[in-house]
Amino acid sequence: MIKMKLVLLSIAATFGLGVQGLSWVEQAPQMLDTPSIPEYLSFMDSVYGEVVQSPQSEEHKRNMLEGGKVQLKNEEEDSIHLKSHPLQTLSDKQLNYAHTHYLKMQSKVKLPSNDDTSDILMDQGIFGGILTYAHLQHFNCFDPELMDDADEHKIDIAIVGAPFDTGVSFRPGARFGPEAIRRSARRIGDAHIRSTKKRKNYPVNPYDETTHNYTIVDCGDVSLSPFDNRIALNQLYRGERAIHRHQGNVNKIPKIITLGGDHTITLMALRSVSEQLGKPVHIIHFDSHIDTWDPKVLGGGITNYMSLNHGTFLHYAHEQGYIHQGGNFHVGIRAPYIDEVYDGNHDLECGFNIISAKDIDKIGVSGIIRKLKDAIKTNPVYISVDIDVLDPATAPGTGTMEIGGFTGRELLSILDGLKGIELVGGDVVEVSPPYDTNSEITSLAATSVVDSLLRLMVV
Ligand SMILES: [Mn+2]
Repeated sequence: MIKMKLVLLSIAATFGLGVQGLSWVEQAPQMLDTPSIPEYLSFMDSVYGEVVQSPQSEEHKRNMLEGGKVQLKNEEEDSIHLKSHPLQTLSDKQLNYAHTHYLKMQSKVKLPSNDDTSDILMDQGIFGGILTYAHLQHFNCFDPELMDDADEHKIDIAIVGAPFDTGVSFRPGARFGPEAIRRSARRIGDAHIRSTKKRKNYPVNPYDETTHNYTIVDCGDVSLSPFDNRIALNQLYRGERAIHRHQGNVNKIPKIITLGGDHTITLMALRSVSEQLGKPVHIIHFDSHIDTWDPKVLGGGITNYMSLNHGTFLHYAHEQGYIHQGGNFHVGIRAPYIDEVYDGNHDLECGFNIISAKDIDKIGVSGIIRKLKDAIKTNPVYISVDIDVLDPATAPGTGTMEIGGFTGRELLSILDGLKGIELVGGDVVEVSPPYDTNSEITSLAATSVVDSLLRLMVV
């Protein structure tokens, strides 16, 4: 027991606590300038000012005072004492010291007049406005009248959503992908520093239009029928085509980044872009699946309607001549084939080389970048990213998960390493928010992919 007392005393000595108690509290008020205490202002009122100070709150305080629940510090000053409970044990001096400190922290904010909206005027400010990708500007890209309006409605790069998921073979939900990707892009963007003056010597930033001459627009989603894939895919094709009809400041043909949607939607994007260029494009296809399946292998190919789906669209892109006959790439492949021999041969026929998911352990990120750049050179190329190229640990919110995929960092490093290629269009697909985590990590990954594609387009 004696030992314990000694320990306690030594602790008290260490912290400078004498037997008289908290002596430093007694002296402190004399060293401070005591600000005048506003009438009836509580600590919260003094911090938040007019936001919480109202006639009602004043009335409440007066009632508290009259009911004896709080006491005046002293009658002359007519201000409310912090001693709010009869069992309060701190001395008046201690309380006065605490109060003085609180008042020193008092906010100096001066609120604008009640009709002033100058600070909330920015329509697409980073903390407000309607939801677009990275707070980009929006207008109706499908209105024919605006297409011919070359001055006011230019498009160099467009973001567009394709809410379509009735081409899937497993889990649905990708129709909700576009809005989830946009939602995850709320922290991206520099909209609040927009100005019309081009800044010199700043690195190009897609979201700061003072650093480049591109007009980047979020066109919203194309309205797609959920009842018939033939109608929906045709609507998407016409939507992409309508965007391509706009004029750009830099790009003669606007570049489109499409937010899927299941992977079937890529076929319509490829159709429109290859038509605009008047020739097939190369494609770099990030995916765990080859997606060149012969419709007879995937589903039996009994009707045309069933034959076009998210696992056969590259078979059709090849057949229709939207993609180059050779020199295309799959990156991240690891899913099993349906027909071990036929699928591989048919994939070769469709003009694809394969960089498998496990190749990253052999040749690394830089090896993959080199392989792609050496083959693609400066030819027009389209990048399609199925988010299932990522490992399910990184992107669980997708239709058909396959274990052993890339990490988010590896995928972004590969994409960013492709700087210098002639990227004419791109997409990110198969984001299925119902299967995502509470933290929305899959749509966040997809958002970052879009960001990387944008940076490849703004040079
Ligand atoms: Mn796919």
